[in-house]
Amino acid sequence: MLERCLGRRRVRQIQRTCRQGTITFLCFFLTVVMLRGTIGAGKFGTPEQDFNEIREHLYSRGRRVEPHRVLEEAQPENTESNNYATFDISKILVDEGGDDEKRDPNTPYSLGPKISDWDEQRAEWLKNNSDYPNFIGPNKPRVLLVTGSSPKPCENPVGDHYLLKSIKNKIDYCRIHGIEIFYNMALLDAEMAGFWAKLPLIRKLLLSHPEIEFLWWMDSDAMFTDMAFEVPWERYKDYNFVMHGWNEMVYDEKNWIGLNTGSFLLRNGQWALDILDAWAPMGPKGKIRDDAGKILTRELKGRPVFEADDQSAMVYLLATQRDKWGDKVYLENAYYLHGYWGILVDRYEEMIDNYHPGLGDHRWPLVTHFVGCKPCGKFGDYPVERCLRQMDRAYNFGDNQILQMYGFTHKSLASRRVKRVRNESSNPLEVKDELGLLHPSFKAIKLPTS
Ligand SMILES: *[C@@H]1O[C@H](CO)[C@@H](O)[C@H](O)[C@H]1NC(C)=O
Ligand SMILES: *[C@@H]1O[C@H](CO)[C@@H](O)[C@H](O)[C@H]1NC(C)=O
Ligand SMILES: [Mn+2]
Repeated sequence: MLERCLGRRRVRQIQRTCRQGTITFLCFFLTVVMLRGTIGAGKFGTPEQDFNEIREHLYSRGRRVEPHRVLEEAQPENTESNNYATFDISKILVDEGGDDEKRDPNTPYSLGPKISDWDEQRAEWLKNNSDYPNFIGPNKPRVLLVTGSSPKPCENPVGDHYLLKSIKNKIDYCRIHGIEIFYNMALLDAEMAGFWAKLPLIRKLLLSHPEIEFLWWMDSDAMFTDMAFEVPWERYKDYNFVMHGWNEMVYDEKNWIGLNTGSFLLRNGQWALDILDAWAPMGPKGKIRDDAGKILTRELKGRPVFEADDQSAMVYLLATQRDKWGDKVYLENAYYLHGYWGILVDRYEEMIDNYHPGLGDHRWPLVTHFVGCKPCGKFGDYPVERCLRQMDRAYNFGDNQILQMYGFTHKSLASRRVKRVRNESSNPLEVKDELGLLHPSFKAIKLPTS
């Protein structure tokens, strides 16, 4: 092969040089480079075929069993072990620890440059970009579901497995409901780490996607358990912010669990930017967040002592400035936009026996939120085994509604394994999935007739 292409003498020369010493392999590599340089891709066919033939040639010399690895990676270091099970991930994690730019502690924190005409800017953009309407159907806003997790691996790899289940669960719900999805793993603002990280992210996404009408924030520890329930969008046409909660608990009691910020809807507009600005000041980590935590614990009912969190700050903001924000905030409790797992997970079997998906409430909750379980962290507020076992059950409960579309179900809520619930048909298009989730009407797109 080499002879044919290069001429006998030239190849002999190369081979002679190569035979001397122990760098034979390197020489072959050089030969390959020369061949590629001299003959180009043309002679053997496509560059890929060409490459494969050269590779085979190298292989046949038998000096090295894995020539392709060397060719493709050409990385001498770190070849000691092929064992993933024992590999120490910290070897490849660089820039851990803080070398973030420090903000002048005397200037007040801000999420970004002040914007006061976002509604006008956005309206003009929407007029100019009619291919990206903010409503994709009558009463059907364009929605972006936003979730995310830490840039670092979890403390225990099991945590990452549950994050994977959690995002798969959200992808399924979003696909069925025609919702776009964004998964964030970047800490956009080091000062707003932890539960506050969602604020800079939400602002960035609202401003970058004027076509989004509602942004749906959802924690990574919350899962959809009703795949058939469609949010009653028309109910919120005069509102900008929808959270699960109760007016009396927030405005009268100032109870720190009067609402939940693990799953909420925020309408894109100037109002959203304003409330984000009003929400953020307790967020910067360090002294500000610690001092604010003391105020929140003092002012709110039932709050333990800990640094300021976004949920307490929202209760405090609404309770103290109801006239400023209250008329655009809808505290929803007719269904579980957020549902506390403790009161739901032991009732799944009872729900299956008595009810059906699509209800969204205590009969079949839209969301099961594992408040206080920290599968990705070191310590949570509940026993690890109960958290993980119940997260599995919630996942399988939701996943059964996905699997039924294709004729399968989990063997039990505790089981990863699946079984058939109907036989294959030779008329696949005549098989109807019982919940109608394969082609739900709320996902249908009506093209304008021209
Ligand atoms: C909208 O289009 C007008 C005219 O083409 C242009 O001047 C303006 O900058 C555009 N505005 C936005 C926000 O895209
Ligand atoms: C599938 O077909 C087999 C044989 O015809 C039958 O015994 C079985 O009950 C069917 N299974 C389901 C889930 O319909
Ligand atoms: Mn949560």
